[in-house]
Amino acid sequence: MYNPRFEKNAFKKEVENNVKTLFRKTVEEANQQQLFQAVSYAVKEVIIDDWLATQKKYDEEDPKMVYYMSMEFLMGRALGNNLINMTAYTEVKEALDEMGINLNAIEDQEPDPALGNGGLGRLAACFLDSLTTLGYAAYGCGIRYRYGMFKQKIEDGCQIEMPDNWLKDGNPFELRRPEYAKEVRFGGNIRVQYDDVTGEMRFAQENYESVMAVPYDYPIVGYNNHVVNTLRIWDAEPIVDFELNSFDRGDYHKAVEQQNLAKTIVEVLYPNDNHYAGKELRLKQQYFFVSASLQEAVDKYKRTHDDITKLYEKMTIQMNDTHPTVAVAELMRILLDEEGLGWNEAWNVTTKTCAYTNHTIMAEALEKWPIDLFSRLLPRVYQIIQEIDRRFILQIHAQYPGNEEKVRKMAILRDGQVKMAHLAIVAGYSVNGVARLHTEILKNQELKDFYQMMPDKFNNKTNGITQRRFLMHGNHLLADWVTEKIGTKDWITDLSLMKGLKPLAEDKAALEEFMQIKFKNKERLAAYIKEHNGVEVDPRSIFDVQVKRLHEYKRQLLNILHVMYLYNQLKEHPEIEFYPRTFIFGAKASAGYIRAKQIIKLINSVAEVVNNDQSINGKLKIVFIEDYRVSNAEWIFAAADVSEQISTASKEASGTGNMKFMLNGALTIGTMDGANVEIVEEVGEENAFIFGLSSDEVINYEQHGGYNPMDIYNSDPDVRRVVDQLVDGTYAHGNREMYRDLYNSLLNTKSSSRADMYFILKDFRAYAEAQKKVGEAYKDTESWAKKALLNTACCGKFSSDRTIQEYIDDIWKLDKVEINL
Ligand code: 26W
Repeated sequence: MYNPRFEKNAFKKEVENNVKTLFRKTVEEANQQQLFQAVSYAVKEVIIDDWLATQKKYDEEDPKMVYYMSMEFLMGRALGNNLINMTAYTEVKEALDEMGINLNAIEDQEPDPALGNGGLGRLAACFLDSLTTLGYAAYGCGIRYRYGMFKQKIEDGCQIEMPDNWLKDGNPFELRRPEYAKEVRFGGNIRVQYDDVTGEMRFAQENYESVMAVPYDYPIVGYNNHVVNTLRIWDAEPIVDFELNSFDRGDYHKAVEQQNLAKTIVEVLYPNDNHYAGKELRLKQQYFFVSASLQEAVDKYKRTHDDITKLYEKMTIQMNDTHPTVAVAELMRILLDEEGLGWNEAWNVTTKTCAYTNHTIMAEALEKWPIDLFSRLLPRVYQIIQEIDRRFILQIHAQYPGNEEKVRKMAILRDGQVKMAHLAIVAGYSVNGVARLHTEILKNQELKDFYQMMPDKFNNKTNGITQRRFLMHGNHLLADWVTEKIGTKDWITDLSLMKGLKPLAEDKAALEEFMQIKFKNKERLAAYIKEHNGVEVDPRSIFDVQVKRLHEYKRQLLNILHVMYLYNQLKEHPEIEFYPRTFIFGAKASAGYIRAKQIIKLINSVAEVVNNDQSINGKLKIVFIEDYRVSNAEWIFAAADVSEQISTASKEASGTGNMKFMLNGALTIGTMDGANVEIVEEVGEENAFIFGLSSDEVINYEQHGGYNPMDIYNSDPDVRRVVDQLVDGTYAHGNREMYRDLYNSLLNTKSSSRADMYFILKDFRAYAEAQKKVGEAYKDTESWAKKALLNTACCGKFSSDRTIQEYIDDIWKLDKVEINL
């Protein structure tokens, strides 16, 4: 299709001109990074027109909008994705080809904006893509970290963290907006004043430190609809730079302090996933971006409306986990102290504006700030939380007279802590989990008391992913094939149409084509692995993949123990029939998570031994892909045969990688956890490999102090053998201590609060059986192809477009906007 906005000659001219004005070079002289910049600026030019048009439309129609507040946005690269969403990828590729520029090569020059850890951050990015594609007004609000997720190097099998200086060459897509800068204050004390006229109380913060929050806007391009929303991420600058005139030049000390605060506050993303560390700087980050975003949201509203008590009619705030929950109290502060509303009025607005999504039931992920820290850093906000808590406790008493147990369990302030989840639930008008099972566990276990008290707030929104990035961009061969087979491109905005592929499960030629595409994607990944890891893998082997953050509950340890078991089998019975298998891992461990790092080391150690053992004829290969991130993830999903989703049942809130694999035609081996439950429901149990304890069984064991892994160790010789191999030096050049802690974590109650907390040994046999079925199923090429194709065909439910539409219908109630150019 001819796209007039990317008229070839004009576009080429623009690129040439950009190379000249930006770098004083010709296209021939420019290096790849410079070409990336020049092309990106040319693309941005076109985006800006749509961005302006969208803004104008919003100004005219005044739709209700959502502010999606998140500490993390794992955007991935923008250039390719923007071209796809502007339906200009092919044309631009052609134009660049004619200039001797390779689009793929310059795409590879773009740093992967990694302002997030894992699932929660990537979900935020998928949601912005869907919101914009569906034509709804949305702002993503976050932090412009100077350093995003660390870059991972593997040296000697160990993870090394390197800083991710993603802004070092500048970012062509960002726009600094100093006109929207906002002051954010920390610390000091609160002085109560009485208004001379009315006698009302006024609260003034004194002796505080402050920084200037300066927003940078990133365009979020909708698919083929000219809608462009904004991701607004905040940088911190010292106020003195902003207000040179009012700055008291004598106060050098204050200037230095401001410099330091500004620099440290946005310096780096905390690389913890599902683990709360209680760091003061993290709380500063939270308040910093929440306060700035809210100040601007209220200002924006007031520019065109005069009744602040109707704020909720025009905006809603979604809190992505508890990380931005201070928004509740900050909005109250603005309404009370700056807008002069009374408590009840302010509370009415706040509780109709804020909504909360829970993403985890892992106890160690729950944010509970020490009261002394919290009240020192945010004195006024803390006062407000005290009042929210006081009133909530009255409500508990009214509903459950004399029941102190309820107060103890639900209070916001308790045991010297501010419990952020409680605050979010009390103030939120909606509380949602991210998969059906997860929401049920919240209602019946974790948040049971809250659910009983306010059942109407609770709802489920099963996660989703965007097919624009994870099929169109990541797997264009399959994308084109799908379009050809179902005879329409409409699946790009309506993934339910994928069901049109179902009849092809009976069409041999189609199945062969499907597997041929998978093979090509496996070759592409094999080349990547060769280039980046120096390991030769056979694309004809089964690609069995586990890529996700490293966490004990995700059980990468179960996977690698099973690989050790297979290796033992192959060594002992060289004659057994065994379909060649490549086990692919990719995972970052939080820098301070020692045990997770040991697991990475173990995987690499097993790889070293197994990959170099000629006697098994290359039947087993193990690869640890360095620096797993959004950009290489796209290729990995496209190339996978088997998707490892093996978390301890009840622990993985949803998972979203599972959906990306399914979309790309991989079969799931997994537990009945998170969204796996719904994946299996859609595709049929016969097209997946489900094993292991159920969440009810796990929860039941947990309530009775766990189980005894020694029973399994003593009765199953295969298990005993691999567990012993952790401490007999097999994978540690004879060192018996290297993996002692992992060994202890499985068997020894002292080393963790319970032995084998994550039921690895308990589920081992079932996992090995399921894996055996995988090997057998793969041998029947046609039947495997059918299963793989049905996974792609049945993935419709897992589009983030569906998820977002549900958020809009049930929670946000936004108005749709259409742009006709
Ligand atoms: C305070 C430390 C901290 C940091 C990050 C606690 C919790 C988190 C996140 C909630 C962790 C996270 O990314 N959770 C994942 O969210 C995904 C999107 O909903 C789910 O698919 C994953 O199952 C869940 O682990």
